[in-house]
Amino acid sequence: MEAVDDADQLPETPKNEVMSFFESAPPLKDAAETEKSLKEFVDRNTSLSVNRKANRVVCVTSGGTTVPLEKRYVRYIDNFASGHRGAASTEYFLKAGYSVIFLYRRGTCQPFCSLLPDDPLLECFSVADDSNIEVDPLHAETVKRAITENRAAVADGTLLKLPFTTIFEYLQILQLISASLRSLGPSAIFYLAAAVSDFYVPWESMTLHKIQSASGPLDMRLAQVPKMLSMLRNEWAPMAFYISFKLETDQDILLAKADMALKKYKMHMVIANELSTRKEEVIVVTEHEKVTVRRDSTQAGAEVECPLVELVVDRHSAYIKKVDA
Ligand code: PAZ
Repeated sequence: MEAVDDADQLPETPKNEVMSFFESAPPLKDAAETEKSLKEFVDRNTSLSVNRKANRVVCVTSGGTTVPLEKRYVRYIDNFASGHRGAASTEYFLKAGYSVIFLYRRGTCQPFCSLLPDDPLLECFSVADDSNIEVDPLHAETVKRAITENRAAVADGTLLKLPFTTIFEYLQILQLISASLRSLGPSAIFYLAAAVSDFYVPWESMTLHKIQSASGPLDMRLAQVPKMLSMLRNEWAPMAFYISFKLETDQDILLAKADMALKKYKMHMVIANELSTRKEEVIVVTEHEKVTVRRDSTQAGAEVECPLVELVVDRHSAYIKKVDA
C-alpha cells in the first residue's frame, strides 16, 4: 500500500483536493476531547522550565494507517508497519528532554514496552492464589520499567498518546496536532515515521455493509490520498522542523527517492530506510549531507533510534538558533 513512488513525481496537490478529502471523511470521534487534550498538553509544556528543553515538542507518528473498504468495515487494506520506530524514538526524545505527542496506530508497539514478550499478560504474570497475581521474576524488571516509565511520562504531562486506525482518523488528528503546535514555531518537530496509505476508497463511494462475495470478483478503484505533507509543511505549521521517512525495498532507488521527497516537500531531513535493514541502519538525507546512522552492534539491545534521535536533536537545535538569530 506504500505507493508514494509515482506520486512523488506528481505536481503539488491542489488545496481543494485536500479540502474535499476532509469534507467527505467520516467525522472524527472524540474530536473535541482530542482538541482539549492537545490544548492542555501544549499549555502545560509551554510553561515547563528547568530540566525540560524549553517548549520543545515533537509529534511522532507511528505504525500504519488502514484503508476501510466498507463503511461498517469488516475488510480493510493494511500495511506492515509495527510501530517499533515510532515507539523507540519516543523514548529517546523523552530522554533528550522533549515532550512527545505520540500519534500511533492502535495495537502497535508502545514506548518502554519493546522488551516485553509478545503476549505480556499471559507470559509475564501468573495467578498465585485466588486473589493474587504475581509477576514472573524473569520479566519483573521489564514489566516494572514499562509501567513506571510510561505512566510517569503520561502523568507528568510530557507524553500524550493519541491512537488512530484509519487513514481518515490519522489525517484528521494530524491536522488538529498541527493547529496546536503552530504557535510553538521552530520549537516543534514533526517526525513522521508512520506508513501512510497513498490510496483509499472515498467515504461517499463506499458501500455501507459488508461487500458480498456472491456477486463474483471484486473490481474496486482506489483514489489517491491527497499529499498532506505539502499542506502541513507550508500552511498548517510552517515554522516547525520537519522529518519524513522514505521506505523502499529496492536499495538502488532509495536515495534518489529520499532526495526527491526532501526537495518536493521542503523537508529539513528525510530518513531513508530499506525494509530488510531498517533496524540496523538508516541514511539521513538533508540539503547538505547524507549521513549513515547505524545501531551499535557491539551493545546488546542497542537500537538505531538512539543515535538517530541524537542527530535529529542536534540538527533541530541548530535550526532553532538559525531561526532565532
Ligand atoms: O514501524 P516499523 O518500525 O515496523 O517500520 C518503520 C517504517 C519503515 C514504517 C518507517 O521507518 C518508515 O519508513 N516510514 C515511512 C514509510 C513510507 O511512507 O515510505
